[in-house]
Amino acid sequence: MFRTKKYLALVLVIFILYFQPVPGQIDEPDLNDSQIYDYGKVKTPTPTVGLLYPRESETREVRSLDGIWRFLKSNASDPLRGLREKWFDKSLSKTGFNLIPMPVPGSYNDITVDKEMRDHVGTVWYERTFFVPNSWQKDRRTWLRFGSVHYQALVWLNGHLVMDHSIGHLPFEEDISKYVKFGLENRLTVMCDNRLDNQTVPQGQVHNVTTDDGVTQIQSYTFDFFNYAGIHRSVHLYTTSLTHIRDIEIKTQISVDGMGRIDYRLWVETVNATDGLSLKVRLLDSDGEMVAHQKNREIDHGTLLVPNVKPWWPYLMNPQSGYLYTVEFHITQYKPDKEILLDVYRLPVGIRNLSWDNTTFLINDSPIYLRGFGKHEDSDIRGKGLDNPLIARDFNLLKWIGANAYRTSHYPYSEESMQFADEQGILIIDECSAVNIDLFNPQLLANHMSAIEQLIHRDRNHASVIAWSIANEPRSYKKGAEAYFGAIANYTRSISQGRPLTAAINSNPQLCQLSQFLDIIGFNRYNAWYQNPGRTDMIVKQLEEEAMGWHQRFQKPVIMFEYGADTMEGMHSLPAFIWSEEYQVVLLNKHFEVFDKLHDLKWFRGEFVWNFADFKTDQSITRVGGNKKGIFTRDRQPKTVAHLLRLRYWTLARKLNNCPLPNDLLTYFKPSLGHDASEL
Ligand code: BDP
Repeated sequence: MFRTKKYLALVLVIFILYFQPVPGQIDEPDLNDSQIYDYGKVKTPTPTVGLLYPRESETREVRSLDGIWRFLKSNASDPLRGLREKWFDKSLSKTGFNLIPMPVPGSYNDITVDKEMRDHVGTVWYERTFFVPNSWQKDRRTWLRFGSVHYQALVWLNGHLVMDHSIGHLPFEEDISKYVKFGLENRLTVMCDNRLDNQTVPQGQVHNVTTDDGVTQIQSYTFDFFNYAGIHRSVHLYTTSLTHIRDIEIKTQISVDGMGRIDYRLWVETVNATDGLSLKVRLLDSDGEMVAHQKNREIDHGTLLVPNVKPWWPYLMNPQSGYLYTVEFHITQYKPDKEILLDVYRLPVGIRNLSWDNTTFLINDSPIYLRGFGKHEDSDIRGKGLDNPLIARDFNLLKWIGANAYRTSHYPYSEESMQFADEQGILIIDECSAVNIDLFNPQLLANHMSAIEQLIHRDRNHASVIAWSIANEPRSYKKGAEAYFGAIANYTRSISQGRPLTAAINSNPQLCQLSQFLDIIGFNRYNAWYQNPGRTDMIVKQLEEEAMGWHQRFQKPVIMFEYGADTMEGMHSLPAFIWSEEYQVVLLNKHFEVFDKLHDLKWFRGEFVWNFADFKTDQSITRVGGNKKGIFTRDRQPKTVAHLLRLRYWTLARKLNNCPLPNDLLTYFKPSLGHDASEL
């Protein structure tokens, strides 16, 4: 019976993929800029459940499936051939095509020296085998979890379709106990499709073009980063007991008398009766000492109180930043003669307050001023593949430069980086993958809501996450934008988990139809770069006027989310000339002048430079080997401007939170300054 159901599911998937028009080619819904849809009819997504980060415990085993997989690129002109011919039924080697070794996690694009591979449009296939011990068979469930695959993934285990997920940058998992062969070899096959169309998030278009070698498909998109694809994050197998904790939601608060409070909700999957089940909760401090505990007959919710709580603070706002407790959940079952431990899950948790109003944004009742970056997950060879050394290096650079925040422009970043942010006290504006969205339509809205739902579900327990960014540079000035963004904002607010809503907007205060729905206005503006290139004497007035305009019209806190200049490392010019390192220095300096004035007006709440590091884009005549607006190069070395920015960010930290300055900030001047930032 189950087999028949799975077979029908596969037929349906093939049918949908096969008859889905190749975007840009045929049967596209007639999307035009002026159409206004009735978005009230669009169904909101079913809430995601599960996806706890795989962690070992006394009751859970975790095994990594990272490593070198076998890989096959489909012919771009026939992306669905593998589905038709059921390549998942047998080993990929039986297809007769040449398989190549491919690292997981990683983007496949820059691994080979083949242009076709780099620019591939359509499907690719991954495969590996693995064993699981017989001991996993009894009284356990075995789960298969992908940290992310971009953009769509179909997953087969031993020829059975077990998962189908769309939208890159987000995890997905399934209970594979029914399909796994215990004590024997298992074959895991993944088909990944990178094509973007008007309904995907982000959007793109696939076109046919005629080349010297015939007709081929190309992918176009308006966003400014390379559409890397593949199995981007780790693949795990893990086990749970049959009765186990499926999901956890945490909310924290601190009262005026220093009492911390953790409200938790658990989703416990049970087998048969729930009689005798009970929950023990322990809270451990960072030394592993128990500071609160509770026995609870209710296994699905409760509250822990933490006297003299150590709050979670952002970096440089308090000497003890990024303080994390561990909350331990134990599910036990009482039998007449004994107590059986069924499941244990440990979750790191930072306890903090977050609040905001029309001018301020507060953490633990102190105003926050954000100094940071728009970033990308991007590096040489790995593309968007998870890379722990890169994450560690980036956090070291963030701390070196004195930043306290970044925006996950323009998609959800890895769970590992979110954990780093909690530990290091770096604040996160958490952005979904809706970049440059346009041609608003009901299917796009459904997918956009799903992208937000999955993001919030994944990241709601992170102390570092202080806002949800629902879009970057959407075409929010167009007719139809108001209805679309009203619907997105309403939905996001209904699941926002105590965080404000924001977006990075490049429209203007008069035309933008999205900002009215936000709690914090974020704007992107490239004064003296895209606007008036070369004219660093045209930044101050225009920027000041624009920031005031945003606040006056919407009466909300305002943040500058993007500004900057492309800069070729090693190119110098005195006087400053665009693309030189000197130009980036002058341009940033002018912005600082305005930020200082605005900061005094209280409602201006932060400055984010574009970008943390140089990154790869699609080929274009405005890009030399990618976007060069990085403060750091792509291999994470500082450009000249990094030292200026460092001076600014540390000075701000000192002024606002009185933190000590690093010894090497201004080696020569330091003695005369005596570490007093007011003299800087
Ligand atoms: C902004 C986009 C960002 C680009 C940047 C730029 O939000 O993705 O990379 O411009 O052009 O409009 O450098």
